[in-house]
Amino acid sequence: MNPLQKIGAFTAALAAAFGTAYGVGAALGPADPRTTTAGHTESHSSEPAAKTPPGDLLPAGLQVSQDGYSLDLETTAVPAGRSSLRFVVRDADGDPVTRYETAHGKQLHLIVASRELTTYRHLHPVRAADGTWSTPVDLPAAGGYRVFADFVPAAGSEGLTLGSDLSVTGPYRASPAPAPAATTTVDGYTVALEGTLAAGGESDLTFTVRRDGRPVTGLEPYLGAYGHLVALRSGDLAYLHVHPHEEAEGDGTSGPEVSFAATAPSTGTYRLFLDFKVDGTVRTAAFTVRAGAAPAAETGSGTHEETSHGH
Ligand SMILES: [Cu+2]
Repeated sequence: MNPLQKIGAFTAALAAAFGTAYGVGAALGPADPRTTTAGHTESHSSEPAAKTPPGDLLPAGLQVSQDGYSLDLETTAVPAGRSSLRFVVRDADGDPVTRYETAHGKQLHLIVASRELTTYRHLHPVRAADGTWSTPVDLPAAGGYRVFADFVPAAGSEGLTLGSDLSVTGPYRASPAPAPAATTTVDGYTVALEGTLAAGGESDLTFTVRRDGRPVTGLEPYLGAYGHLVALRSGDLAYLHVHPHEEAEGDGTSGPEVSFAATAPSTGTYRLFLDFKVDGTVRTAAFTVRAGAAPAAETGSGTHEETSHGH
């Protein structure tokens, strides 16, 4: 057999193998193009294709594209220090989204967190007429980061949190998140956490803010509440659904407590980032917490209706 004949025989064998595989697949079910990339389990199952898109079963923030909307980072790498980020949210046609609902006082909330969950930024970019969002950002340490865009498109009914990776360049030093602790201090404010995350259910988390041992009763409204909480899962930076228990009314202050309901999708380690505002300055208190298994009696007690959008 000369080389060409060998190739020809090999190609024929391949065609036969694929032909057989195709024949088996076709015999098991219709060749629905939507299921062809979904893996073997579906095509070998007698069940019809799942009607719920897999995205609805995932925690938020793990996907760069969901429900027809995509987060298109124009800036995918920045040097450590001060820089800026630009991005576009695109619809299913690839066009920039220019119409948003306002949620928690803003059309879009941008969270930037280091993969190690030691650096956290909560930003409110501005949108140009063409739909491009931009914001200054200060990321002091090199490493891998995740950018989350949290928004409600005017054409959709559901809030979305899309995530995309960002590299911060420069000399890298590992900085693992601190061990779990129930109190943390930021700029002289000590914040104590009460409550624990339980996997699969809603958990109440209450934070108490003190300064020099005295309760801080001057918590100012921030994004429609007396604090803003984001929870991220260590390992994949899944973005948890969190709702404030109390909405801010008018300009009145509150404190020293602010509480939230948070739903952890699994056991594991999480970082909580509480933004609170006192004397016009927003500060962030960060906590490392471990989520355990939900107590049996409380399993399925999460009847709280999901009306918010990831905040
Ligand atoms: Cu925000």
